[in-house]
Amino acid sequence: MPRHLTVGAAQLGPIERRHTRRDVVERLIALLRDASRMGCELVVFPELALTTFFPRWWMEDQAEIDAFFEREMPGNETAPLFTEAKRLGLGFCLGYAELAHEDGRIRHFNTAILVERDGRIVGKYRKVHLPGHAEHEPQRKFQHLEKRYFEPGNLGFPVFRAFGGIMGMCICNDRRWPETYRVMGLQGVEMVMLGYNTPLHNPPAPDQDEHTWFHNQLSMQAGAYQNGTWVIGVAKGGTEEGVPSLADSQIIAPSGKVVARAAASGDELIAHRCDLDAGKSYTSGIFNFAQHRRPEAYGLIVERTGAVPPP
Ligand code: ING
Repeated sequence: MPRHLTVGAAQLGPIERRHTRRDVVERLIALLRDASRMGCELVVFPELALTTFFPRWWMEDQAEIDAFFEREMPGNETAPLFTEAKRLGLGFCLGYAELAHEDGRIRHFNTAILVERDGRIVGKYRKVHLPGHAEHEPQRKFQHLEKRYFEPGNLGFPVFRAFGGIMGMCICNDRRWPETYRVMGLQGVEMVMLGYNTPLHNPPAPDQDEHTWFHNQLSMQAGAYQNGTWVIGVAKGGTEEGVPSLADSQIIAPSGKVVARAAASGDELIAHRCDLDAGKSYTSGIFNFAQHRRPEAYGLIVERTGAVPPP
């Protein structure tokens, strides 16, 4: 019996600092309704989908910083999103800034949750690869202070049985690291959902700016193909608080082919009816890890690189 899942990538245009959670939740609900009209069962929202991408600013007042974080999920302002999704029979993946009380202290994570069609939170992921810098770099046109405002994720790269398949999440910079997909691939992931906020200009490496679109697609296509999984990549795009950011949300099949792609850089829902068994051709064949992968060899490569044998 084929397992199909119709998925929506709900791209967001800019969220400005002046936009309230209520403003944003209204936009998210509008995208849920678009997704419902398009027959979706699951909707993927971008990274930090409830606020502007605040790591672009240097802030010192912790109360100012914490205003961008959610202390509970759902909370008063996000409950309408959960209610409407349940009414529409939709599940969703949502990225947000999480303020948690754990191990007797307050902790800050760049988080994504997976919510099933009955409203239950069935999965949580906390961003592992935090790009950018931790100290103020005033010479930059804009900062990228994720290392200042978030801790690295402490949940690993888990996968979750939901929506009739094996689902995984990662966030933005994670998508550029092959380990992200492989750790989930080793757990049999069939669909990786991810959101991103990617400036078109990366101050430390301006030579890469012209490749921004290519590197975005390359990273996700490689992750999909090399692990036989669907990848749903969803942007917060457009010029947000003066920073031009990549849109180009896309749905990528386990073959690596892009099967749906955003047409513009604003709020936009793209959808595709995904065959959750489409990865089997790869995971039972060319990427059958049990048959073909050689972990025992990988350590040797690291050792040899470290100590070049004498001539
Ligand atoms: N954003 C970026 C990403 O990996 C980055 C990191 C920053 C890229 C600046 C280019 C320029 O897509 C996040 N949020 O990880």
